[in-house]
Amino acid sequence: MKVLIKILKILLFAILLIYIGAILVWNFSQPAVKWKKEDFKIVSEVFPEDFMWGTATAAHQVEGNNTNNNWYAWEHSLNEDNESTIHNNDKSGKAADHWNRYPEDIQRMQDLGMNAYRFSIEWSKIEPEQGIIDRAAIQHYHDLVDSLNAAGLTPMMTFHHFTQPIWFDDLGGFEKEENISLFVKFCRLVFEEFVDKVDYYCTINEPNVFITGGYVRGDFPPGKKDPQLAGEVLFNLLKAHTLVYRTIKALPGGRDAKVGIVKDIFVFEPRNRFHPGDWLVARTVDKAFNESTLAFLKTGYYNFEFPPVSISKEYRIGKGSYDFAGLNYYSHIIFDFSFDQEKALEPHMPEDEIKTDMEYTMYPEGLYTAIKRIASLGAPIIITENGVADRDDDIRGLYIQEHLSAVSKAMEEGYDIDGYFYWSLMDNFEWAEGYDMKFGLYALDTLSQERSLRKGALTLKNIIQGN
Ligand code: IFM
Repeated sequence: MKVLIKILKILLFAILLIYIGAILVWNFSQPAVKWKKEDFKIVSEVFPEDFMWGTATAAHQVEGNNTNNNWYAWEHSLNEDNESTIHNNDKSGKAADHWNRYPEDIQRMQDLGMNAYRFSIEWSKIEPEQGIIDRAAIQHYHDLVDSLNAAGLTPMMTFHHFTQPIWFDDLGGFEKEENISLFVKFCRLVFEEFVDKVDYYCTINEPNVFITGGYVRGDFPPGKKDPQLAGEVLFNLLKAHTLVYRTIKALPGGRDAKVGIVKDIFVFEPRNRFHPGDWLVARTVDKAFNESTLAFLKTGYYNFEFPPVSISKEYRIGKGSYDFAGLNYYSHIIFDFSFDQEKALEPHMPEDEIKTDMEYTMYPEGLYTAIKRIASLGAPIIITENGVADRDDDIRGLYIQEHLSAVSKAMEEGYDIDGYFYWSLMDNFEWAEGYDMKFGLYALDTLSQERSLRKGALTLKNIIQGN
């Protein structure tokens, strides 16, 4: 009898081991989400009549003559290797001269059938010196907003899209917690100006990209490679976002305004799904650059783990500090384990996927994954950016079609998505990449400032018309 019980126990134990093993193998080997051609279809009925269709731009990338901010200073400096900080030694310069040409650009948005426009305001133009407000700059944005409203385009305003005044940087920028109040003060001033004519406000664009470029890779200003500081600056940005949100909500008209943060989600994945090392890198990067922000917004607790850096803080009023979740999606990034950290962080491009001109492929399935993920914030989602750098314009149409089918699939399943903004209306200054990357629905000739419609843009126009 005793022997029988022993055998039974061993058998049960073996079954348990096999079961755990099977679960582990199954988990590790989950294929990356891949859809078949026929899965990419757009169900136009899912887009409600008031769905926002638009393009997105950012002040420094399109306005021109921004000569008083951190990016201007950065463009005119050399990096640690004594080379230009920008590809081709480009400078933002006149950019797309959108400052002067916005009326004709609004006409272009209308020609494409759009009903919304996301843009950013340039802090360094409105407050060129600390405490000195340039009324003419504010008036410019009034004119822009009035023209948008008159044209039936819902304005969505971003307060901070990578640039900040030189005086703010001189004070230490977002590296210093005590500087946050200066940003909040600026946003309050702007909100009070525009409360009657703008309903949608994005506090900060892609805080994770800001810290990755500025404090990990060092190809954005201030060009540091200091992950500890990266984690601290990210916390300060999230705190700044929270305070702007709470301040606006307490102001007259604030309750009705829709205020949110813009989170970029790159889907981070292992190269070999059976390789625990690859998983480790993908998960580590994801925790630091996606989960830290999402968890903060959900709970008010901040955890930034990027070995050897480990930062934990709490800021309870961060929890739920948004009326919508802004999602920027571009692609996925694949990692391959290496004991050399820099090497392990190098992105890989899957051979079987279409390449974009940026260092990533086209992966529309990831937009669906990203939507599901950001939906965990429990707020309506707005796709605040999605677009492709495609100088030959041979994949733009397909890109738009397939990414919008991911949006439509999510909406069919009940995800609450209120708008889609293509990045970008016209080619513009793509930060460290200069003018080499062509994201525009309109090609831009930077010398003549001529814009010409790309054929890929017609796909978007047709989809909008179909609704
Ligand atoms: O151009 C950028 C934009 O400023 C922020 N999101 C990604 C875009 C394309 O790289």
